[in-house]
Amino acid sequence: MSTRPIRCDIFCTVIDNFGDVGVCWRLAQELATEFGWQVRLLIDDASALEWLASPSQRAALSVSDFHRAEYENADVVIEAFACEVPQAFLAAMAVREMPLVWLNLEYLSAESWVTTSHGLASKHPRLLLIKYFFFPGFDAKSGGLIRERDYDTRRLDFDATVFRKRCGLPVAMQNETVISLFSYANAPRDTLYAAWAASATPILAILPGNKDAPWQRGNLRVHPLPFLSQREYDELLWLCDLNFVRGEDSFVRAQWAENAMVWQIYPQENDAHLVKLESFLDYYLPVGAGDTPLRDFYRAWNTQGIPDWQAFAKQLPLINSQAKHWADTLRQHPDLATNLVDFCLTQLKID
Ligand code: TRH
Repeated sequence: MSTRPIRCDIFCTVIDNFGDVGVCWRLAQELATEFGWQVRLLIDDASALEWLASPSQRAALSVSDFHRAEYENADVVIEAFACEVPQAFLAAMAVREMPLVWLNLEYLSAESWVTTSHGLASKHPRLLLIKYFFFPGFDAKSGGLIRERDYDTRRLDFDATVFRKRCGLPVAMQNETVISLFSYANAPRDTLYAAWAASATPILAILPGNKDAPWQRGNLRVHPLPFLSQREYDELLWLCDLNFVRGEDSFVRAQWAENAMVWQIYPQENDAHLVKLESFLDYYLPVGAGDTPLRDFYRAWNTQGIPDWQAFAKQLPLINSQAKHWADTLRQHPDLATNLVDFCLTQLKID
């Protein structure tokens, strides 16, 4: 192959929410800006990109309609989260003359089978094509997690005062705990609001992606914000002492932010998600003094139970130091884009 850039098509269907588009957008950006790949994002609903991506980012990347995609000799074709390329596209892939890597980028999970499934190949039953399964994950045997090269620089440049002002957040109070809250509609928020209102010290809860007016009760101030761009959302996570996150991408971003977090996992049929939640907790919260209130809180938040804020808040120092330790461990492994590029170049036999 000549020294021309690698051509990569990323296919994404938006099931609901913003995780699918969020992850694909990040990956597309990284492959284009950090690795010089020529990337097309082929998506069935690009509406979330209006707020998730900045205008300059949008201008720099090719975004087209999933269903009208034509095979234009891509070297790498990525199907995100088990979506399938259109039939005509697949047929054209099968008769290409150039080498091709075809991958399925899977959902993130901490379950043990991930490491044995990462990189597995599956032959197409009829066509001359092999699909590889690429699993994000938390250790060196998985595909890793998305983390942009400029993440640390951006964080160093972050100015909390400027951010608060830009977002119109109220002036900080003494001893205030600042919390961001991004959850599914079924999370037991009201229980938490009641506990926060009764807190001995002030709490500012920031709700991104929420159009309500600000309100106050007892010691709790609630400040909704519109959806922020992905980059601004990172800043919000850096600002806060504690971040409630959900799904996949905000969950990963909160881990990089190294502040305490509570995760609401995307609900699945037959409570399959609760097994995944426990697998993650086994990694994230080593069993020991103080872990029980944290695990109980995570479980209550994910099962519409009654999260015990008092018990959780007492353990915040522990979960904060654990969050830092966890991020240090994750940083030991290559990030997802680096792993994915290495994997593809190996398959394409490019050094
Ligand atoms: O929106 P989600 O619930 O997405 C989910 C999960 O990915 C789940 O695994 C998947 O199956 C389902 O979608 C279909 O949560 P997630 O993954 O955190 O995605 C939200 C995206 O939106 C993420 O990229 C962060 C971004 N975001 C912003 O950029 N600004 C914001 O203000 C907020 C709140 C989020």
